[in-house]
Amino acid sequence: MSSRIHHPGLKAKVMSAAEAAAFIQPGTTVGMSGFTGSGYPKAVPMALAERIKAAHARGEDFRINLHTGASTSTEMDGALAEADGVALRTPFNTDPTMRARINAGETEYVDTHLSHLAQTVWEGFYGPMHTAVVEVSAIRENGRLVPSSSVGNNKSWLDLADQVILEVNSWQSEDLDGLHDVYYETALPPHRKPVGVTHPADRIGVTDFGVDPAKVVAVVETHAPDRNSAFKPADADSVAIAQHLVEFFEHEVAQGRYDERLLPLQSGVGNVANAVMAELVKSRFHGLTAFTEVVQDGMLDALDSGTLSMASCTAFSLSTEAAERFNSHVNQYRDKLIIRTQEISNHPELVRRLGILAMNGMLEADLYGNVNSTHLMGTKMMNGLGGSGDFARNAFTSFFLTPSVAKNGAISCIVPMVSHVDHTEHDVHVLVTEQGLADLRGLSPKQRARVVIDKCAHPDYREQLRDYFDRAMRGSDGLHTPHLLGESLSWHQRFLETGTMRQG
Ligand code: 0RQ
Repeated sequence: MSSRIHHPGLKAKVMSAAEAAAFIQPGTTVGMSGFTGSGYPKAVPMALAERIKAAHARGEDFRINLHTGASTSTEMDGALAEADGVALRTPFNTDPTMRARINAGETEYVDTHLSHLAQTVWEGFYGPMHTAVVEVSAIRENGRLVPSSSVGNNKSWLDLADQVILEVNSWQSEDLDGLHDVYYETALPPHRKPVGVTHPADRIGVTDFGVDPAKVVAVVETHAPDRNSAFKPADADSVAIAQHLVEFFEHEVAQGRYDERLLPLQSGVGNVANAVMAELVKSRFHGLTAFTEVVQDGMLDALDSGTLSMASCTAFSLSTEAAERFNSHVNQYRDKLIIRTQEISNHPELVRRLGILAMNGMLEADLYGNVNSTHLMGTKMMNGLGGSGDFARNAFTSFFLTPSVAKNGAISCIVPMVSHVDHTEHDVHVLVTEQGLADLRGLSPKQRARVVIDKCAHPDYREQLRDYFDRAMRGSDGLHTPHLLGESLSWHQRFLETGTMRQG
């Protein structure tokens, strides 16, 4: 019996993943743990997928509605999508099999701000939650649960669900205990109170989850790693984007808008985000803080070098090497890391108060600064907006980053009009591509268009964009935000029809 389960009553509920999955019924709503590949259940989702496949083979309907914190892994989203076991998914997904189901119209997908999901489930928009499946790193003698490598929405799922299945993963370091900060005061309106964080290092909650042991129907023991995917070495575009950003930070310090410690950083996931942290580590900046969702390799390096003095997050997304390094040295990060619930890590009130510098990836931006983070050619879901909107709208400075072209230059990431809007022109302060940085603050739409073309567009598309804008200045019905409506999405249509946005 695992030494991680110290509560006798819950110890008695240890069973196999297949036995635990038998508690989950067709048509029900399940809240699972998991955020950017960390802290998701490793065994029950796969056992559930097998159960679903067997039911389908017998000609029975079996699909669930699935909520998580954010993205998980092939063992979870992949297995359940492969079994065609998910009717509805929220709030974020990066798994290719699940993405294919969503884009084939087979799985409904609600793309929502990550800080919003728990409250909308509490408010009942998704109906009752039947089951919570949550990975923890230990169960205390008093039955309280030590979280694992992500906190996400687990507190809400444990409270909301009629029944709870726990996975106790002994791969997770026992030393994680004490790093978490689980906040229980998130009442629904009109009972809300100010959230008392005035510095990224402030602790306002407890280090563990409470659960009614009577609701726990199964405990499953696992010993399995998180989804630790390798990061590509930073490519030239990522490095160039990162260098533009660091140069801009210097400029803002010189202007007196940021002090030498800048302001707390939020950084999205992916290679560009890692490159930004790598450039910061090389820079003279020191003793910075992060108030962010996810700690990636780059942030761990920045904590090691002292570039960052501490980071507040809700989850990790580490390479195998970084995960091993972190797991065997968790104690070194005891005073440097706080892992919060995602309602708090992404809380708009805190983002505004702390004055976050929010840096997120995007698919495309338009001349006026509207940003599409999610929809490929306007209709196909990539991942979801994740936390980018939680941060961007309330950030002190919101940055959106992308290479200027995609698909070997066939797609311009600067377009006349975005094919889907996640972040409106009002929430986008700075656009950065490898070509340069467009500071849109204080500029009118027409002024923004000129800066975006000059600074961010790829040279192959600059003239095409200038031509559109010049003709819009002559042919647009209104001249506040000039557009040729019949042509504004023609670049996307051309790509769909010919495989390139380039004019012939
Ligand atoms: O596809 O690999 O098939 O070629 O989109 O593009 O350049 O590898 O960029 O990995 O940084 O992801 C916006 C998706 C960028 C990400 C997005 C194609 C491109 C490639 C990926 P291929 P890159 P990245 C905190 C914040 C929303 C969530 C968020 C994202 C693929 O940053 O999901 O910010 N953001 N969360 O070829 C069509 C375009 C394209 C395009 C790129 N304009 N049109 N395809 N691609 N630009 C984290 C969380 O919230 C959890």
